[in-house]
Amino acid sequence: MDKTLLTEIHTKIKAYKTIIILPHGRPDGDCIGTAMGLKDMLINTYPDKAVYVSGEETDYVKFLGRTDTLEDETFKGALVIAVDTSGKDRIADQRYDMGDFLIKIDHHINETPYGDLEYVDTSRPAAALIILDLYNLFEEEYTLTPEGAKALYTGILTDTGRFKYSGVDGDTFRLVAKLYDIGLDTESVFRHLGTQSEALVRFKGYVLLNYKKTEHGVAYIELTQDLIDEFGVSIEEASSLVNELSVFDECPVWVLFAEYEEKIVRARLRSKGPAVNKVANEFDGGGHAMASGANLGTWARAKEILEVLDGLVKDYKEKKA
Ligand SMILES: [Mn+2]
Repeated sequence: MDKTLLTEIHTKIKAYKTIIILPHGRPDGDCIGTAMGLKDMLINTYPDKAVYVSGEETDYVKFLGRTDTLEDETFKGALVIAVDTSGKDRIADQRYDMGDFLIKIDHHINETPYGDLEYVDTSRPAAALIILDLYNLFEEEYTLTPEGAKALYTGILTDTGRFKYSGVDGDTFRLVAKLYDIGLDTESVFRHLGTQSEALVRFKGYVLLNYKKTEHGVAYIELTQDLIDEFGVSIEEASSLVNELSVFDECPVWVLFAEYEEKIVRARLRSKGPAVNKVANEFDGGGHAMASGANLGTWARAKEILEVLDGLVKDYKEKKA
C-alpha cells in the first residue's frame, strides 16, 4: 500500500467533476466489482459529480450494476480510471485517452505501463482490495454503501477463488472486515455467484467426462468453437471451468484449451505444484506462478505446450520423490 500515491489519486478524484471508470474487455468479477464499488463510493461521497462505468457486461456479475453508454463528448475534461487492466489494449473502452487525465489501478505485474498516474500493487490478490485501501485511508471522507461493499466483495471473492488462492493474507481479511462493518449482505452475493445457467451445467458435464491426462500428470480439456457453440455457452463461461480439473492429486498442473475468435487457440494454465508462468512466457503468454495464460494460435502449438508441461510435471515429481 502506497499512501503517497493513494493520496494523489484522492486529490485527482476531488478535482474532477466527471469521472469515467473503465474495466477490461471480456470482463471478470474483479474488474466489474472494482469498477462498480469505486463508482458507488464516488457517487455517494460526491453527489455533484458524474461518475460512469463504460465497457462490456458479463451476465454473472450484472447484479452489481449495469455499464453506461457514453458519448465521446462525456470524455472531454474527465478523469479516466482504468481498473484491473494491465495493458491498455485490453481496456474495454478504447477512448481512454480522450479524457483529461488517465489513472491506472491494477494488481497485475506492470509489464505494460500506461496512464498519467499508475497505482500497481501486485501484493493485492484482487484489484477491488486497492479500492478498499483507498477507502480505508480516507474513511472519514468516503461513503461506501452496502451495494458498493457487495461489488468489492464480489471482486475479491472471484479473484481469490473464495479466499483460497495464494496472495490472500491478513490484509485481505482486515480490509474485508470493513465491508462487513458497512452492512455487506454476503448471502445475496453467494446466491448470485452460485447460480449457473443450465447450458453451463451441461457443459461442465462435458468437461468432466472428456478431460484427458498426459503421461506424467497434466490434466487437460480441449474445447473447439463448434463444441462451445453446440452447448450454447460463451467463451468466457467455457474458460471459467478450468478449475474443474484441479481436483486430481496426481495432476499438479491442469490446462483448459479453447478456441477464441477466428479459431485462435488460447490456454489457461493452472498449478498446485511447479510454477507455470515461465512456460506461459515461452508461448506468448504470462501471468502468475500458479495461474497463467498462453496464446497458442494453433492446436499444434497446444500439443507442444502440453509436452513442455508434461516434462515440467515429470521433473517436479522426481524432485519431490
Ligand atoms: Mn483482478
